[in-house]
Amino acid sequence: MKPIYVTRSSLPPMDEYVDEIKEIWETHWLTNMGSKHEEFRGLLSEYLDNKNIELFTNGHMALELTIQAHNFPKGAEVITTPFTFASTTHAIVRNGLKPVFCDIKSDDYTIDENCLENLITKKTCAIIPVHVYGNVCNIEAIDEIAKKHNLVVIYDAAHTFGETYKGKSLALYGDAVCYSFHATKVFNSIEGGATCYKDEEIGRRLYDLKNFGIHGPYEVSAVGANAKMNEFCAAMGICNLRHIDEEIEKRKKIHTLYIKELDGIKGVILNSVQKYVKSNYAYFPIVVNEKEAGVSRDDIYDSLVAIGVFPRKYFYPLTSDFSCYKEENDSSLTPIAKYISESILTLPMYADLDDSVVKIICDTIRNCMK
Ligand code: T4K
Repeated sequence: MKPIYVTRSSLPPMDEYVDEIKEIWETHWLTNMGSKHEEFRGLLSEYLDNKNIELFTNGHMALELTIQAHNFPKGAEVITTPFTFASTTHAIVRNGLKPVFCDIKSDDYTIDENCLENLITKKTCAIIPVHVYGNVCNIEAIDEIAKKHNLVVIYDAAHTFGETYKGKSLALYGDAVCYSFHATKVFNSIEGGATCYKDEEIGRRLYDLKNFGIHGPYEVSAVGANAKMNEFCAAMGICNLRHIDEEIEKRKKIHTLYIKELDGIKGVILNSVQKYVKSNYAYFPIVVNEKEAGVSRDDIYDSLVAIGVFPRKYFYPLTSDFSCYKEENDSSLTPIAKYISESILTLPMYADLDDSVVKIICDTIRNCMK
């Protein structure tokens, strides 16, 4: 068997991409908000049902610049989750803000809304929750808390492309919603990202910030970055968007097969689709309760690697335990996040993953218990 990785990038038929990029040879326009960029922006805006959208070179820059666009005072506190990819915490810290880590829930791994209010201080300016694995945070509760304390809510929605909650696009909840279109995501533009926003002034700032803060021919009004999506990435996004619904449908079948094969194994907790959520089946995490299962997450990881299957321990360690953060943070204050991070394994999940491979993966996990 060829090595099986945690994911495999989706690609459109090659001819389709070649057709899409032909125009670039005619115009010689490669980047800086060209026609592909604008076309992709329009198509995404329709798909995500939000007219307010800005494109970026990647999901991280979408998040980092969205935080910057809010002009929070330096040193202000942002409540966030430690159970995420490095990007979420880095985006906060690189803006001169202090991450304050909130625990997560053991059933969907999103920020625990019941712990939020205890962490709010006079310095708190925002909440940055993550819809981790495509599991949707408790949007209503977070919204209520944010309104009560006058806080901005920026969702890290890197895992949530195409999802809806109560029939409404997730791009419409919160003050801003940041997406990643990285090669490893359900939907990719090779590298890429986008922010959907509520306030049009934020949109104007984002447009400038991704282009060095340039506001007019002779005016630079903010300390911006270079975070413009180029035409080749936009073209890939345009092509992949044509196939996204079909891709998600295929992922759904794989998700269903995993559930069928793994359901009922003692000590292996599966992640089910939440009520009111139309899922994109971005990841397939399992939590291994070592006491009940009799084996650890790492034992299962090793057994899979031994047969050439490479799952990932997303997200271990917690970002608060990274060497660049751990001196200032104590992960024992987020015990559920710590436990989940030490017990979770994300199994291979992508549209073209073979049923036979899923069965081999599940048999290996079952055999591990014996
Ligand atoms: N917020 C959250 C919650 C995120 O998860 C992320 C990114 C971000 C923000 C930031 O968004 P971006 O700035 O990245 O747009 C990967 C991705 O690089 C990263 O985008 C993602 N989260 C994170 C969860 O996973 P690695 O270091 O684990 O990726 P890597 O290179 O080990 O790839 C994983 C597997 O994917 C490979 O084993 C094979 C497959 N693969 C990978 C690449 C690069 C492909 O099939 N094709 C490819 O081109 O971080």
